Amino acid sequence: MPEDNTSNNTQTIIEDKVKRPSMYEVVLLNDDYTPMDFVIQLLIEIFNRSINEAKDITMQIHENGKGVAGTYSHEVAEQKHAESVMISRHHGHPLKIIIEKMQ
Ligand code: TYC
Repeated sequence: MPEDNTSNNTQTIIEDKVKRPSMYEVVLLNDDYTPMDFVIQLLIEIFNRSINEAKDITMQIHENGKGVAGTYSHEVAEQKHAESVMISRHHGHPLKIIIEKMQ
């Protein structure tokens, strides 16, 4: 809602609240079947990670159950999620991918 801060008869300041868009994490979950090399390649090709980042994230998922592939606007997170699920299923892997709203 605009806020009307009328200070006198000559000047009226209208101030709108500006909200930053919420950000969303695309999170990969561990499983016992998806090959490490496939996850590393997905992180490089879809999430634009370097080879070392991709290896670190994959080990983080493998050891702790989940890891953040990337952080995006809602629209981009949905696109990355859909693309990742499609490629994973195309290759016959059960990789689970979720989107988590930040904060
Ligand atoms: N745990 C899998 C294995 O040992 C590797 C893996 C890593 C699977 C990350 C999923 O999101 C994942 N082959």
